[in-house]
Amino acid sequence: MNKDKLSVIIPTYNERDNMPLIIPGVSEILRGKGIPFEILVMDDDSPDGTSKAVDELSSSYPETRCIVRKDNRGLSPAVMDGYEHATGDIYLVMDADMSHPVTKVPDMYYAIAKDGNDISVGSRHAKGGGIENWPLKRKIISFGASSLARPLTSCKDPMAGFFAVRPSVIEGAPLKAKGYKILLEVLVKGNYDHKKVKEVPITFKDREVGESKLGSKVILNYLQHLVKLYLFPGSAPFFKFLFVGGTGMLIDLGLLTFMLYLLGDGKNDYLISQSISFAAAVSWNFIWNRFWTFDARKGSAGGQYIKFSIVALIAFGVRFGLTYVGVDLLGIDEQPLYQVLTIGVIVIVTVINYIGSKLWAFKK
Ligand SMILES: Nc1nc2c(ncn2[C@@H]2O[C@H](COP(=O)(O)OP(=O)(O)OP(=O)(O)O)[C@@H](O)[C@H]2O)c(=O)[nH]1
Ligand SMILES: [Mg+2]
Repeated sequence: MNKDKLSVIIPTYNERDNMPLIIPGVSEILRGKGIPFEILVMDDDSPDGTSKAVDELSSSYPETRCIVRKDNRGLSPAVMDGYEHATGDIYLVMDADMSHPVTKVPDMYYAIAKDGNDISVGSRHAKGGGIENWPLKRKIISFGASSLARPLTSCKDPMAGFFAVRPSVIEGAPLKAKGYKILLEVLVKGNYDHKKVKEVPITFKDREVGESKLGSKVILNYLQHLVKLYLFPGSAPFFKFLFVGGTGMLIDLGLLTFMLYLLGDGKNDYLISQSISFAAAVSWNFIWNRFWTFDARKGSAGGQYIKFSIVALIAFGVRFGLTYVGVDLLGIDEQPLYQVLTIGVIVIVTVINYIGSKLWAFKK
């Protein structure tokens, strides 16, 4: 049988003492399963002699090589560099410090090679996963950091440093090697089927040897990274949709006021003004939603525009109808019930607009 080859990419900085643990650990388990593999240690010219430790192991573990990097140092650049050097059919990234259980490497591989997923994640937050002996402070930081990323991806552990991908996921994707969290970057920008992300539960163990690199700079860097990912076209679409809708509403109201000022406020003037301001707001929303919210520039603009306008008209009709039912039939016209009614109607109409846009107008 023609088996996919696995490229295990291990970024390192001062991990000398972990090399005799992780390299034999990964190699033995993969050999035992008959999985063809290579190990690429991506070392940032560690002063502790990590690369020498790898060289010493290479006679027993010839599948392993160390690539010493002197420029553009950092964890994410090291991983991206690893992708460049990898020759396998599946790329797996893991930490050097034995935090990620080597026994799970085959499961991560099979999730892609056998089950046909695009991405597999060694997940601490999937059912059956966990973290051993973390101090409360670190748990809180990790929970906060993951929560901030929730709208960007449905993966439960987007901060994981243990994950595997098909090369096609990252090829051509506009990945930036800035953040510390390369998986999040891949989940937001990669080319993959969102249903084909498999979370393999793992128990994360704290490092026993070597020093931690997590500091306040890393946290700041992460927050900057998050802002960029939120602004990236197509990510967190519901947030963007709400934001665009809000700006559209301002345009609608502003233009309506201006037109009424120009035309006067007779019944016909009102109809004309409202139609024009509505059309302007729909067009404004369309442009932003096409290019930014849903990043749907590949589809036909004309077809999308017609569908988007139909959805907006239906939503407008629903708004009108629900308000009529509430005010005229049920008699809800006193404060604060009227406000509650209006808010409820806006929520319903927004959801209709969103679903219509996502699943129909801008469907990919
Ligand atoms: N090449 C390279 N690897 C790095 C760099 N910083 C961290 N790493 C490696 O990335 C992996 C994760 O780093 P860790 O220091 O374990 O980070 P952490 O897991 O968040 O924190 P601790 O386990 O507490 O240290 C390890 O294999 C590190 O050696 C870097 O600047 N360059
Ligand atoms: Mg670690």
